[in-house]
Amino acid sequence: MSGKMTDVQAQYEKQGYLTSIPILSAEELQQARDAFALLEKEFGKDYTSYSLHNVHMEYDWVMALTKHPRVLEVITTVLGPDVILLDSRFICKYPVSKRSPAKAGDSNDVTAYNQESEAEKSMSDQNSDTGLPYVAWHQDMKYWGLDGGPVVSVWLALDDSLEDNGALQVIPGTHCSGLLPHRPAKRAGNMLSVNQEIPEELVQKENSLLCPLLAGQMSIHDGLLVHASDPNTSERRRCGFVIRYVPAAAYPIQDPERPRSFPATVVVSGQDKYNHFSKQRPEL
Ligand SMILES: O=C(O)CCC(=O)C(=O)O
Repeated sequence: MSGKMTDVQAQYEKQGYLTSIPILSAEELQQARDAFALLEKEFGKDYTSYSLHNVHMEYDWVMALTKHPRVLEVITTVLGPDVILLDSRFICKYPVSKRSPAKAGDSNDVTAYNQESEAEKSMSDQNSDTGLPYVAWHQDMKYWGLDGGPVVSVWLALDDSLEDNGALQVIPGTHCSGLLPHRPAKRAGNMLSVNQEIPEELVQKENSLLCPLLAGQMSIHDGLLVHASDPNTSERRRCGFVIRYVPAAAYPIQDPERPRSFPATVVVSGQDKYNHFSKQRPEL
């Protein structure tokens, strides 16, 4: 990322995303993975798959990831010097059985999938409605009642995130389409808490691109970029840390379509002369 930052900015503005940006050193990656393994042990994998929300407020190592100098170098290039961390969440897709995806306690069990016959596999490949965790096509802004500036989402890989374990997919340029309609997702397994999706007739899947990442790399995407991810059909975990940033000038709005509170904001770069979010922070 060093060198011509203006090119980086231009590319981001045109495509709405950037990918394969190296962030963590081997040592930093190992430390983050070890710390995440402790959370898995403490809370269990059903919990760590999607419920580690805003834990940057609880764990110093998570807060350090949100302020990682390489992350902030990219984010300030895109958003300017004054940046607020809006929200964070680990999104972890564990390898699961294709036959009993929803069964509690099965979340790391690949045995049933491995035992499927080739014929069964090809049948189930044709049927995308497996119920396995996936992320439906959506725009992040659908979930954020905000105005006054863009949201940038970081996807920081703690594991290699590839096609077979459900890497992020994006549709370049769609951040210029405005906010698209969303509806309740039709397929079971959507990990998004509000369970929405953009209707398929509005999603130009033929233009979609996979964003494969090696562990320690990140991608970033604009809050209006259409993106999704498929189930993890591999035997490997796919864990990512998603961090949302806004310029300090952004402000929360009351939009019944996009209700949201922002209790865990942090000024991560520069100054916050606006204090738009400080009222939403709990008193300490
Ligand atoms: O982790 C995923 O597969 C999806 C993440 C996502 O939707 C996001 O970062 O906004």
